[in-house]
Amino acid sequence: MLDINSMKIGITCYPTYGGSGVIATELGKELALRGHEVHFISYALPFRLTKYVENIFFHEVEISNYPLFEFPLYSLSLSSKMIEVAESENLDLLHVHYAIPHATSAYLAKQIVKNKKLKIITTLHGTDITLVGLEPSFLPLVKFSIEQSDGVTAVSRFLKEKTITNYSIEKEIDVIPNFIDTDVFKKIPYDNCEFKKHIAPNGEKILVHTSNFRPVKRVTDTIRIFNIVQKEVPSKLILVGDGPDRYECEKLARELNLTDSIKFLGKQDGLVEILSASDLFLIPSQSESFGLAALEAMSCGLPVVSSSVGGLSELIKHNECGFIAEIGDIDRMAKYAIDLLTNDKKYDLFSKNARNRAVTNFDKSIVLPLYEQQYKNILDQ
Ligand code: GMT
Repeated sequence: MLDINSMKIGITCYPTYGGSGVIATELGKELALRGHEVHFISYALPFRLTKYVENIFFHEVEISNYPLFEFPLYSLSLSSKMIEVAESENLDLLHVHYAIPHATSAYLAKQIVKNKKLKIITTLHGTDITLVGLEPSFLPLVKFSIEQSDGVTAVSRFLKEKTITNYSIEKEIDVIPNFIDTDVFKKIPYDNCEFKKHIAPNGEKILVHTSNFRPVKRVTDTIRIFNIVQKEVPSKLILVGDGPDRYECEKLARELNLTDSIKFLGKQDGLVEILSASDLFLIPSQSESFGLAALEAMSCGLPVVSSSVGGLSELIKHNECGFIAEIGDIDRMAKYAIDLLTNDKKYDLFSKNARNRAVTNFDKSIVLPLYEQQYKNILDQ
């Protein structure tokens, strides 16, 4: 007999940097605090799982490197581990984040496990649907694995629509937005912030961008926006994160003579400190199904200037807690940034609106019950 107040949940996600892994881990931590038993199944400990939490267990997927296998068979190793954990821990459900390959591995595991009541829930996050999943070699597999999941959620209405149209899926998809702990992501009221003094010794405004520096993030646009802004407003740009485009970005910063004004911090853990010291968040992405990084900034009271793609307009209310412009419209985004950074009254209002929006719409206390309800609905089927 299922105890809905104490479910046994397996969670699979990408454990390294990335919004889907952050959401999966924070979800698991919260579920554990609410009395559920949570088993993370992945190839490494999720990076946000930094300390012991009662009710949380980690199961590492070992990857066989037999010489005949020229390429690691991760999807199969993952399925095997899912089967092992589902059987030994008597899991009620497997919740996988990011469809490729997790939803497919979970499907396979479900066919093999002895517990025929095991349910699979897939949460779609972004490029699993909008980019990689559309590659001809993946598309049929992604479609099949989504359709075979017992429950499917998407992090925005945009992503739900894209899934339905791009994959001709008729299955019910529930939108459950990403969430944040607004008690943690909260502006630290610095009187004398060393970090700020170091980055902006003359009281310059600080613009900030965090991402994994993939082409889809258009980090070079961030630099070009800043280049226009700094000609009008004494300012600095902080770039947090690392990835394939970092070299190109550093090159661009040198070409534009901005090396003294742009700080490449690389991957950082102290995001709340960095956001608290900053004034404005830039996210000019090519594609963004939700924009968790923007939500983190808003929760710390930062207005956001973004492109008008994907789910960003579901998060950022244009002309209330930030501004939205066409992809690649660097001039307009710079104009919006200058407007906010030179108008204290407007800035304060947008900053308050950004924080309020995070607290009233996306706090974990609002979104977590939606996931719990989703689990209950699926297990009741
Ligand atoms: O889809 C990706 O590119 C990776 C994924 C991730 O793991 O960071 O990002 C997506 O999921 C995040 C969490 O739901 C969203 O906040 C991001 O907007 C989304 N990225 C894209 O759509 C490009």
